[in-house]
Amino acid sequence: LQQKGCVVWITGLSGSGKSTVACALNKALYHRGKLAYILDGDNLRHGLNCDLGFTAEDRAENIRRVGEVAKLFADAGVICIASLVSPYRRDRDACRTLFSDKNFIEVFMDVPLHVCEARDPKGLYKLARAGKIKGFTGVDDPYEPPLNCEMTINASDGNCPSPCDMAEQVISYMDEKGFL
Ligand code: GGZ
Repeated sequence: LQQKGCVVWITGLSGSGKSTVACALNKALYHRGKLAYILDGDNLRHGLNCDLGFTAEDRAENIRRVGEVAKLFADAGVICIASLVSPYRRDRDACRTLFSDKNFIEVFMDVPLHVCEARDPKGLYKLARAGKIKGFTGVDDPYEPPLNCEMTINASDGNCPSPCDMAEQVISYMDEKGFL
C-alpha cells in the first residue's frame, strides 16, 4: 500500500456540513484509489462513545478517544476523516499532539450560527432554543473557532460550494502537501 496515513479533522457547528464534506471527500479519495475511513462523532456516539454525553468532560473524552482511533488508522496508512463538532480548542490541540504535526489536517467549517440554525436539519437548534436540550453548541455552549487550522471551508448559504467542490478544496490541499 503506497499511501501515507493522516487525519483530516473536520470541526464546526451542528449543521455546518461536516458529515457532508466527510462523505464527499471519502468518495473523491476512493475515486483516486485512496483508502479512507470516516469517524463521525454522531455515529460513534451510538457505539464506542455511547457512555458519553455533552458535558465539557465528556466532549473532551469523546474527542480524545476519536483522536486515538484516528491515530491507529493513520498508523495503518489510512486517511482518516474525523467529523466532530469538537468545539473546544484545547481538545482539538490535544489531538494534534498525537500526530507528527504535518499528519493532522484541521479543517474548519466556517458557517455562521444563524445559517446552521436556519438549516436545522435535525430540529436540534429548535429544541435547544426551547430549553429542551441543554448545553447545545452555539446556543448555550461555546464554539471556539480554530486559530491556526490548515484549511477553512466557507460554506454559508448564498456562497455554498457543492459537496464535490468542498471535497476538491481538501483534495487540492492534500495534493499540494504531498499526501496523495
Ligand atoms: C452539540 C449535539 C448536542 C449538544 C446532541 N451540542 O448535527 P449533529 O447533531 O448530527 O451533530 C451533533 C452531534 C455532536 O456530536 P459530536 O460527538 O460531534 O460532539 S462533540 O465533538 O462536541 O463531542 C448534534 C448532536 O450530536 N448533539 N446534543 N449538546 N451537538
